[in-house]
Amino acid sequence: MQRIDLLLTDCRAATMVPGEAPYGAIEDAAIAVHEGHIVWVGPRAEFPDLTPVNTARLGGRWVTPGLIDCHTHLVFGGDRIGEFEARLGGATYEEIALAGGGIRSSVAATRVADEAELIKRARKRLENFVAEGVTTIEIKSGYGLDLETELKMLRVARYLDGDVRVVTSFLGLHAAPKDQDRDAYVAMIVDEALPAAKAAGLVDIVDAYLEGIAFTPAEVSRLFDKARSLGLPVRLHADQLSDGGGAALAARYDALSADHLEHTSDAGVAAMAAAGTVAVLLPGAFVALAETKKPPVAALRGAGVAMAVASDCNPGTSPMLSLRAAMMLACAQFRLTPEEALAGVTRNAATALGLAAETGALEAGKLADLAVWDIERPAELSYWLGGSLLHKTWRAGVPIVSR
Ligand code: DI6
Ligand code: FE
Repeated sequence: MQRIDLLLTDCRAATMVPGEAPYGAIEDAAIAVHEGHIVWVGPRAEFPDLTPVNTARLGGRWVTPGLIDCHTHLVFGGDRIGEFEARLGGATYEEIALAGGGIRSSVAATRVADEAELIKRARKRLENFVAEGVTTIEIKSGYGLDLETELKMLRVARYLDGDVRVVTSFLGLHAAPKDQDRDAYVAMIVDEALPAAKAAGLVDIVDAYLEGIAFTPAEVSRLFDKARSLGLPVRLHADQLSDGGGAALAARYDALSADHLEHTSDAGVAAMAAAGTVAVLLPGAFVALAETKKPPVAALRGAGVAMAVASDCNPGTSPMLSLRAAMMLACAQFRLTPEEALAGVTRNAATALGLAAETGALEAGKLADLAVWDIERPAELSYWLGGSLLHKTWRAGVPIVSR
């Protein structure tokens, strides 16, 4: 008789495994965990002869995969509250950026902050995500824009790995510094900073910001060619404020994801579908910037592009400390179904991070990243804007939040 570390019973499971039942749901489920992995999931009546060391009876609560926030800029110095007020006074995001504010103001504050300070402030933000069931979070660099500060941001992100799993993205092409030749800057990022960050083990994915106010397709291609030669996957901030052909460029490089996509064309959608690139939708930035052009959700859905949802937590365009709020806004603003929103922060978010084999669904072989909720139906996770619904979380079989 095989022993197992932990058995969850008296629960309902939204496995998010594609199949007949919405949410891959199992009423009256049992979930067996051994050595950090799920070893069995199914109806309790069919549970095989395994003897648990520990049993958790969950009072009929719902269990989902631990949530995954696949796009954040969680590490930064300073704040941009004044910019928020300036926009409310009539200034646009682009005007503020072109005047030297925006991303560059976060860069100045991040350069002067030491690592301990950045850790303290990012950890405080992270606590909000942990408290609502997040077990994996992606964190980008991009407020350094010099070699030293980009590496500092990535070290801070790695340091935060603990209660949650941290995936890092190198975002050296986020904004062109005003006081430096553009070409020289791109060359420094491509030829020095990225190889140095990779050599230090600090990079999981390479990201860039393709936009009129940021970098051109030619500049992004230089970076992505280097990423490819280093064996690193890529993703892209694409078509947020204008159609820059970002979705198609991302697809050409077999990107894990293309993110934002408000202005993506039909051709961009088709290219993403062919490449298997995930569409990451970021309703927080859409709402905070009071945008009106929405991402082509119906076209993405029709083409079979997997959609993820993320907070884009950043000090400028998405001051958002809640992934569940992003789920609700993805439904209310972008017309995702609650099931699509939950897939967007579990299964599809895992795919967007290259982690689909490890997490994002409740099935045997995956890590035991589990969230338990005080809800009546899985749709409730997308229904409330704000509020606390979480009962408990495990990361790889280790309990995180207990109340
Ligand atoms: N993500 C980004 O990287 C940019 N917009 C977005 O949604 C800029 C973020 C910033 O202004 O700091
Ligand atoms: Fe972003």
